[in-house]
Amino acid sequence: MPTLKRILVANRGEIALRIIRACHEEGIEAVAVYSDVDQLAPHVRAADLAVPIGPAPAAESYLNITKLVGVALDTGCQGVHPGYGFLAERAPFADAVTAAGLVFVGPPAAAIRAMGDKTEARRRLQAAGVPIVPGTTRAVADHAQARPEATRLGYPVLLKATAGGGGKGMRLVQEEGELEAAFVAARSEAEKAFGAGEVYLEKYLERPRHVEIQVLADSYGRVVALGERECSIQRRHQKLIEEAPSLAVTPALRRRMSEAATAAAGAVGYLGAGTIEFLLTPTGEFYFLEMNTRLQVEHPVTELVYGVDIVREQLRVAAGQPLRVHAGALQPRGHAIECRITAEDPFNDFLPATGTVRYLRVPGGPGVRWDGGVEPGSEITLYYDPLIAKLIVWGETRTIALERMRRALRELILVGVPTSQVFHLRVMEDAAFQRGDVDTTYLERVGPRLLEEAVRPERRGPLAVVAALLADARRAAARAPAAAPVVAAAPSPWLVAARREGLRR
Ligand code: MV4
Repeated sequence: MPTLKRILVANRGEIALRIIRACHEEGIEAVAVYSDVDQLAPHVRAADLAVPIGPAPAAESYLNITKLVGVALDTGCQGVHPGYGFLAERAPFADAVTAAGLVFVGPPAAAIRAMGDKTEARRRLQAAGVPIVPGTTRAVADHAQARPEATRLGYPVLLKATAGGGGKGMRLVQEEGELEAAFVAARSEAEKAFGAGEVYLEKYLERPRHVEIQVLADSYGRVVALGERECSIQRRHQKLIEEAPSLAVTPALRRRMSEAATAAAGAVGYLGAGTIEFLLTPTGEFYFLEMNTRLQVEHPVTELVYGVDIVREQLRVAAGQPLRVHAGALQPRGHAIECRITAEDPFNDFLPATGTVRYLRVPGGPGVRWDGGVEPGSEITLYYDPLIAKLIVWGETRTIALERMRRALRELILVGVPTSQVFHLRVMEDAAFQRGDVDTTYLERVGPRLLEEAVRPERRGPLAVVAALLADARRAAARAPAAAPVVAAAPSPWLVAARREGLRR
């Protein structure tokens, strides 16, 4: 049985911090890696040791398999945790880690490969009795071969890349006349995105919900499901808000989906934490969509309603220990919601934004969890994912969780870079969202209206922003005593305005 005393965390930002914290609770030392622009990042200081791995572009640092394995060996690690993104679902990385005699804190490379090939996954899961979306279980060679299959399924159909996922290489075909052009487009997009142009067909499901089941598997043959997450609130295949449980899932449906999910994990010899994504139709049928063979961004909502630390369970499984999850944990308790606070400007088509975090007031109090990766002084660049932090709340009921999220979103102050914060607040206030009346088309349908109604940050809470800027100016003055004092000088117009505003209340 491998003992993990020290592991390499092959990631950055909030998830590196999250994993380092779990390591420390498990009595494991964590080695961080950092690119040139991350030298001062919070995850570097949180780790027991940190090693530079090269320039900012991920291809030269966080994606460099040889370098990462080398660092793990040089620093005496017994294992590597990939986090999510970067190398998390690259089978060659899992292979390289294992070949170096290290433990990969993730599933076997064979499971990553099986699920990475969408048609192979469909064949395996169909054989295991898991409902898959009606469609082909092999790639179709050309539009001529696709035509009879599409007719059999009935239009509309979707062309999807076998190497796909995340919506790339996907084309909707409304009628036979569009099939040839769509096939050519899907193939070329898939070729460009994945270096593999193979595509297959699925019946197009209208307005489904995206509901996924978290699973954990250990090397003693135990596979457990930790219920579902509702992930329908997405924009261009990026999730913005997730919650657990889903309002669309009854206890009976949860049992059936959980059975399908554990069967799916079993069918590929899965180990550790993974997620089975399903599409759930308005009439209550569910179909396997794909499996994420990694820890997911939204894992905290499951942690809060199931009282399980998924990252610690991953570490236990990797060390050859049995899952610690007990039967009582398989029942959800209360409700959890997550908002992904990203450096994207909702008022500029969610364009990724850059800047330096000048001021940060992190929400807190009962039922509030902040999984963040930045602090004042942190630079947000375009080199990496725009996720700044995840704000997660728990409440005894969904209504309480919603109230708490609104409160926490109002408490959050982040100055220096545009974020998605106010858009999240507007969604929390939306009647349809409050009713749980959401599907994968929700944001596309109501997003623009919500945006118009959202309060631009500069028009909300002037005192809050003034206070933030004042605090920032004080710190700047303290850091640079030689510079002209910023606050102690003649009363600034900001300060005067703030006092006046404060006195009026
Ligand atoms: C679908 C679908 C409807 N029918 N497949 C989008 C990304 C990729 N993971 C699969 N996706 C979809 N596949 C069938 N047969 C609708 C989507 C889809 C979607 C799925 C989950 C969450 C958000 C989505 C947004 C648009 C389309």
